[in-house]
Amino acid sequence: MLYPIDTPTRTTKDLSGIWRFKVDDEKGDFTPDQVLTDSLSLAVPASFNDQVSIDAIRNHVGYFWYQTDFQLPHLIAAERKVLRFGSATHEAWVYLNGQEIGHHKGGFTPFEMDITDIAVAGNNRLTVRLSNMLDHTTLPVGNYSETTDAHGRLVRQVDENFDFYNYAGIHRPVILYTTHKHYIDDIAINPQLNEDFSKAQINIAVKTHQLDQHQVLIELFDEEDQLVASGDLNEALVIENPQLWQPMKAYLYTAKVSLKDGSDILDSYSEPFGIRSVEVKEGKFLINGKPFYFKGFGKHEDTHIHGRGLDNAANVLDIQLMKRIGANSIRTSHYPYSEEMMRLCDREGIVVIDETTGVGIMESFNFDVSILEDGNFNDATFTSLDTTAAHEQVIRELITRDKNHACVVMWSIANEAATYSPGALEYFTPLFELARELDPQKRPLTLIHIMMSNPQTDLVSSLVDVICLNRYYGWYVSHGDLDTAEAQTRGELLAWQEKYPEKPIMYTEYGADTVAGLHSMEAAPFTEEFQEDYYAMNHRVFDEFDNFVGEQLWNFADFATKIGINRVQGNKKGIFTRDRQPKMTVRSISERWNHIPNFDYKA
Ligand code: GCB
Repeated sequence: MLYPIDTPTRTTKDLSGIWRFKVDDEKGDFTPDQVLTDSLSLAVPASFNDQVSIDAIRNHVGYFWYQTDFQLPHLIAAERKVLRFGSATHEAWVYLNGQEIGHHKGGFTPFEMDITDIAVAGNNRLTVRLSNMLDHTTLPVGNYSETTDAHGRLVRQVDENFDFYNYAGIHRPVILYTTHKHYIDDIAINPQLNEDFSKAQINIAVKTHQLDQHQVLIELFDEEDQLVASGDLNEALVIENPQLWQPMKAYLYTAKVSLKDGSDILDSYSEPFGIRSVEVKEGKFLINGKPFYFKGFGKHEDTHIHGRGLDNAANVLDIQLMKRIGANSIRTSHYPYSEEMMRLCDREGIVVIDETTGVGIMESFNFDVSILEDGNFNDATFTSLDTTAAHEQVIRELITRDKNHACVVMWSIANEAATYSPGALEYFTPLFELARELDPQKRPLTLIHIMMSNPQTDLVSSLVDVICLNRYYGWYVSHGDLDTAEAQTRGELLAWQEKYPEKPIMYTEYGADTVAGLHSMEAAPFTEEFQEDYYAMNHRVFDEFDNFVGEQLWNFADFATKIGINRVQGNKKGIFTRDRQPKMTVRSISERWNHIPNFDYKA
């Protein structure tokens, strides 16, 4: 699916701004053609939760109405018109001028509707009904229940099966764009480098709605806007001596695709792309043929006031901070991030492990790892949850959306599923096959292992290209005892290495809750001293293993989550606070990462 941009043949209209908003009382007295009265004024895009000061609205579980009016000029009357949501969390029913025009389930991927026949010149009323409910068929997974209050009213509840606040709303831009009635629908770019990188063949597939006499022309431009190759869909497009997209040193070409009728250009679209190779070989993760070392973070889309809504300024600052401390990569834990962030990572050379919403696929999510001790790994996750359809859908939508991004070097199919439970292999095998089939660039695939999934218990690692581990020795296990934690860390890495000598291993999470400003001489848990010691211990062990290819710590910044006895106003494992101030450990991590090269660290 193409990102909405202005081109000589396309116009976009951004519907961001202040919309009308109201909780749906489910009495059925509002119909989507009416003006939403007695409403609150709320910003779009953003989560609704932290914009309101009324607890009952902030914490409401159920349905919500959003509404705005917009004007369409007569000028574009003859154009095809499309309404596109970057995301609406988690399920949306969309009405234009009172008529239902679309429905989408899944809160982190874009969807669009052709409104050519429904939009009118002049005023149009756009109404959206939204649900923030999650259950055992959705991703992320939620535990849904219903009760009644003292007045006999239905009360819905979602107990998140994951550790982040269940923000909801219209989180990403709502854009109206126009095209000619014959148009470019999709572009897939797959650059192939030859062995010595002296040449790149740029394979481009274009999906169009066109008539037989129409033709597709492709022109490739470098960063100085110089034409470097051109041709139609049957011609091989070759770039000699290509500039490679490198981690932290991005180079982006542009593919300009034109749909032509003789000399008339009916539609044109410009897609940025980078040329780079990615390969997993002999225990290494190779980018452009060289062993890459991941340094970076699991993150969240999470900022004050905006919640999970797009915050371009925060994204820019986060990347600036990452560069300053020597990081080179992120994982989009635990859902697809905004298209704006993905484009920024392309531009800034940030390497991305791109994750689906496959989080919470575990019968009961908690922080109790005692099952590690008593060996009771058999839960009924894969018979009691029913997430296959949602999982297939998000894999399709994620890869369709992000397939052209140079920054994406690996897909993460899930975070911390019950991969030790009966049925895990049968559940994941077809999902991995689907992802491999959908990706034109055939990137490596992984899923992220929870602690209970270790070399003895894990059932699915035959599927992955890289073994990705979330590990909390010294925190959830052997809490506060870093000597024991060090031995456990080393022991487990040795066991993985023995079992899969050909597969690279990396940490995709490790961290300790740290309350900024809390200090102690004896480095007690929750203090800034403990966080620093915890990381030093882990890093000592990482450096002993040749096929250990990366460290992405948890988390870049403190973030909002559901309340619980393990949480002090949010998850405090950030090395930055939620407002992006550094904790003490930032200095030592920065010292380490600025000395670890992006390539050949373990050579
Ligand atoms: C994990 C999860 C992450 C949590 C983290 C924690 O393993 O993947 O979503 O936030 O642990 O801090 O407990």
